[in-house]
Amino acid sequence: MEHSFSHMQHTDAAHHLHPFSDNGELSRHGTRIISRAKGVYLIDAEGNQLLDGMAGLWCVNIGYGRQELIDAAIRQFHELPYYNSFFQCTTPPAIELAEMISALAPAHMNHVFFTGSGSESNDTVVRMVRHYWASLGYAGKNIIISRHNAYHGSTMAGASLGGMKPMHEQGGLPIPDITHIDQPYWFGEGRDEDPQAFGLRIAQQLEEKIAELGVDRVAAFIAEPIQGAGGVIIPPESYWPEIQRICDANDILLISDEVITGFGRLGHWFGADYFGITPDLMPIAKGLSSGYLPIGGVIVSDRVADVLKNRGGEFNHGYTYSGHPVCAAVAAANLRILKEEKIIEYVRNEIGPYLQAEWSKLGDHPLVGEARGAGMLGALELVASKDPVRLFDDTDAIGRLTRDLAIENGIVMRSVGSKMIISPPLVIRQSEVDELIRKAGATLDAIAARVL
Ligand code: PXG
Repeated sequence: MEHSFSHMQHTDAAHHLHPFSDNGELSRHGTRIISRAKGVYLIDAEGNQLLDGMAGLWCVNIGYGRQELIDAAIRQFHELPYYNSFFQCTTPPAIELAEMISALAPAHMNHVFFTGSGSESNDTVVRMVRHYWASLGYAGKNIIISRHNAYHGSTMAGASLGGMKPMHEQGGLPIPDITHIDQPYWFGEGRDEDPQAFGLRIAQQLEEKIAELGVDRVAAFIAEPIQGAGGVIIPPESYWPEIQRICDANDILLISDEVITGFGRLGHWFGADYFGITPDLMPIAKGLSSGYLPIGGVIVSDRVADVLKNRGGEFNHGYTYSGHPVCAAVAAANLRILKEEKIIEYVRNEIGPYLQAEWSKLGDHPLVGEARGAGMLGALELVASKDPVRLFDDTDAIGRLTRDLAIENGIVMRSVGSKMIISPPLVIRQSEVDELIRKAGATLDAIAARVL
């Protein structure tokens, strides 16, 4: 049997280097081969069914197996499989998608620059904000402030904007003129403080950093509305209004990284809508095509687009696959489904509140120090003791153990240190949420029996 499970595993180990993995260890343990999927369920090569609590990698918003996206791709492949958006050219799907996104974005944002991924979107952001200020005559205004434990991608600029220490340590990052302030992570870094006071204090680090660097040097602040890969870190309510005030008062650009929070995850089209933020730029990817094909972009405000168009001259930046017609056609089909099936409303009014009500009950478990969430995001903080809170000595080990046992129990959750994360497809039904919660609870019971 050429394609037996173990043969595929061997071949994978022999030839395939995996992202964010210890490839030596992975070769020894063997990879999990996911072969098929439907709705919210994955089927692996051994025939096991798994409820996908992570929507792939925070992206399969409409669930797996939607024929409309397959049809859109096939139609476009026949029509025009590829052409670029360089040299005064464009394609019908790129035009249609740019218009659709502009209509969904906040009223003051009406332009899109296309990319192939979230990382490329954030590389675009770095180039665009620096070009914006230079076009206005402020070439020295090029520092971008981000946050520790942020995730903005894995290219050189994306990883530099991100605040992941292990990424910076490999490859001499960050690149120049990117700096970081603290994250609004109340459970991890502010538990002894009133949450709102903590949120304000952390936001005010932005103002302090701008003053320290000089406002004539600072171009922009970038943040995820809710940090995803950092561990579903939800800022206290006081945080975002203060950040907005500081950006406005100092006239620096505000960038809301919507790669995870865009396209319905929080029951609004964008995280900016959820928090009432008015960004200048919004990098997007993932849910734009529900992950069916790679496509991303940067949604650009009128203020920035006007400068680019009227004073910027040539923007020396772009990708072969910017506005790829097949990816754009599939993304447009995905947006039509989100709209026509009222999936954003379903998240906001029905399944989001239901998931949050059920998820928060896991907070009573002896192993859980905090259960938090918003929309279709959730996190559990695993603790060795609840009162007083004491973390496990090896936070990564307990997270990995829990993740592995969750898979044995039939659900995919992601571990970030000792935080257990979910980000399920937005179309998940109540009965499937019940299954997710039941299996997460059973996993916690089994872990507690081993370690508490
Ligand atoms: N911004 C944010 C907020 C992201 O979450 C990116 C940018 C980069 O997107 P691309 O398409 O270049 O991967 C992301 C991606 C994880 C994990 O382990 C999260 C992401 C990617 C890979 C792994 O949680 N987020």
